[in-house]
Amino acid sequence: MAAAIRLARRNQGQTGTNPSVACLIVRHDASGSHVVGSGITQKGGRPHAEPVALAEAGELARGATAYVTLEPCAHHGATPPCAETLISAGVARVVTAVVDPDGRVHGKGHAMLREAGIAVEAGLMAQEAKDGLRAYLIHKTMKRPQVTLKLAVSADGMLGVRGSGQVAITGAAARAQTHLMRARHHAILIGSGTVIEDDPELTCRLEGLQARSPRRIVLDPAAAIPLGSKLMKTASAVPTIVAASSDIDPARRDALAAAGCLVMPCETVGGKVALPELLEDLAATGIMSLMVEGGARVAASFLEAGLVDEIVLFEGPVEVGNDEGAIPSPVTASTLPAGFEECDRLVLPHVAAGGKMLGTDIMIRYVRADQE
Ligand code: AOF
Ligand code: ZN
Repeated sequence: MAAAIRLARRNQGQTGTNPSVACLIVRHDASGSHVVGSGITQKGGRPHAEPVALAEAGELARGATAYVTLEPCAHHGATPPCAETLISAGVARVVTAVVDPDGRVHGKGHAMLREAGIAVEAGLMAQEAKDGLRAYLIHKTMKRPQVTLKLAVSADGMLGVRGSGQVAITGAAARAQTHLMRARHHAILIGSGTVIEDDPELTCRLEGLQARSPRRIVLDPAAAIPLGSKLMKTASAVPTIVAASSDIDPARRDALAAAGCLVMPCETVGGKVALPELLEDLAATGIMSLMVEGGARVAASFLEAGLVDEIVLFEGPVEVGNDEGAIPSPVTASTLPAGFEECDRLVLPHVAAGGKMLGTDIMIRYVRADQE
């Protein structure tokens, strides 16, 4: 199951609103355990993992054990039910990690297998498998995307300095991790203040993964985003959504649309975009995972609304100082909001632009304890 969970990560973020599931067909005999077939949910969401693994195993699937990270489906969708495919292939035992919350499946997949005389063991490594399936589980059960808040904090707890543009808080290795996170999410969100201040591109620029840049969303109630910003200039190449109040000036809306972005009319409360309603609208367009990248006010709004599932905190060795304009982070490793627990920690070298080693950056991932 551990191997299947690792395998499933490969297509994470690339299977549409389908979860990225993995299936291993294993023969256990006197000479040991042999994987005779492996499959992952294919890009776009179909075929599902099980028929891919069973096709590879062929006749060797008869009498074998199937390890699947999610309960096999029981419904006739775009493809026949995977539970039926496992039964026809003659597997003797099916081991699964997580029960599928989809109403068409929920328990029915396991029941179909048991009724056919197959030994079913459910719940193996469920915690570990849920980590990779969380976007799907949240999208399916809460009708909103999974939200990851990413923050890069200086040694003295600052996000940057107002009026100084982007401040280099972390080194190249941490930046590469951020780009990898972008590639795994369906969308990235920032506030229009950050567009004006930092003029970021928000694309994935890792060699070979450039095509994995997620959709970019700007929280912009007044539609103040500059038409000359990098986001706007590249809006026809990388999908860009401006979440603006529904009563903005129509001429402004047309100008943003002409630049190639999608203007999403939003409810506002006290001049701010209403986040729960926005997330519901984004989920309806198939966005299952959202990475919130800044700035401080946007991060605080998501935290106050209780809409953050995961926090990824990068802490660099550089001090920004407490001068006027310094922006304190709403979260640091020592001021973590209640209910979050550390689940991973990575130490990365911090090499400055000139090649000088400045120390280390730490990447810490926190997950809401009630979702573990
Ligand atoms: C599996 N194996 O690899 C995946 C499953 O639209 P459809 O027909 O593809 O069905 C989508 C549902 O199938 C999805 O909501 C989830 O319940 C299940 N995904 N099931 O047996 C897989 N990806
Ligand atoms: Zn299926």
